[in-house]
Amino acid sequence: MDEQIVTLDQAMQMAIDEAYKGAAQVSPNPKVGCVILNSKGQLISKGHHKKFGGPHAEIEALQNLKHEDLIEAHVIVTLEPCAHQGKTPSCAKKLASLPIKKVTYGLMDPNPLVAGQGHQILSDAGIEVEIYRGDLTEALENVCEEFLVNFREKRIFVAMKVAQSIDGQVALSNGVSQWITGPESRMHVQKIRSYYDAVLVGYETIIKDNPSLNIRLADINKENWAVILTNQKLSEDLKVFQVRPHEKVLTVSGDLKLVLQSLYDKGLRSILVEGGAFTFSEFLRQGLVDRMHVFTAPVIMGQGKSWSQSLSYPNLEIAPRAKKIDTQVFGPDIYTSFKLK
Ligand code: AOF
Ligand code: ZN
Repeated sequence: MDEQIVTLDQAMQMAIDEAYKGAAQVSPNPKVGCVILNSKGQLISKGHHKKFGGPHAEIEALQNLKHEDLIEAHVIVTLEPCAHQGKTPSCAKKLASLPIKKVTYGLMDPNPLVAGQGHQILSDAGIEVEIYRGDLTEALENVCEEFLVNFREKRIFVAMKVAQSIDGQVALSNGVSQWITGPESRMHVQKIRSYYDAVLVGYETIIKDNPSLNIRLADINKENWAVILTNQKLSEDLKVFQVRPHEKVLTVSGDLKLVLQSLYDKGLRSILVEGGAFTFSEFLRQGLVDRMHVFTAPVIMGQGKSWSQSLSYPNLEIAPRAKKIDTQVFGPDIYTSFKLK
């Protein structure tokens, strides 16, 4: 592909970028990317896990490579190669059968069927194997954050998307919220929706805005769940029912922690909370949010509804502070994504 020598950090960054390409289709599996360098340290292949049930990243990267290309090669992968036969054969066993020299992986796989055993298979085969210890560890955790929370904590991953005015409002006092952010931001919201299994909104939002909550992107074919927080029966004329099979619309109510547990038990592995103000602030007040996606529009809305309305702190030391902030610009809006846990 390229004559240039690639450093380990560059290779791992490329593997991370590869992994994200599978974001919309791999759940409940992790996003995983893989890069292969030849014996001279030159890039010869890249691959990622594209789809749940499909080949793993390592197998994708190995496609089209010949035995001789792999002599003394270095395989760089974001997650420990799997030890087990799942929907597909073991990647660690496949790598162990090749003439490669070394495998560097980003994180240990928390799946008990793998955890350390993939590493063992490779080292037993005489392949040099190391866990990556560079500056990209945080980025590696981010890339498969949903999967890590699912396996480490046995719970659903919770993200929240807020479209706010520059003075922190998500609606006027009469409830009007369309549209605070511009079309560029709203297009990116579609992409963010595609990362998660479901979108959740409160009762007021579903009735007032009548949103579809689906993913409308030409290159992504994914049917997400819609979860509505209410104990009322909803009219099937609502758009949310029109755009997806009825069984993919769930109505839930009661204690939010129990709601999240019931969604996890149903097989959902990640959810995006999209409003409104009361729903946002209750999820936050109860400390249930792992990641926030905030779009800030250059408009001053004055007194209205704020997404943090039910939060209150006696001092700044205990106020939740964003970790690992990523900022981008979409049209006139500023987008920030950060972790709260
Ligand atoms: C890898 N590379 O690209 C991924 C891995 O049922 P399967 O066959 O799809 O296996 C799913 C498990 O494999 C998943 O829970 C995780 O432990 C691991 N994912 N491993 O070597 C990959 N996606
Ligand atoms: Zn695998």
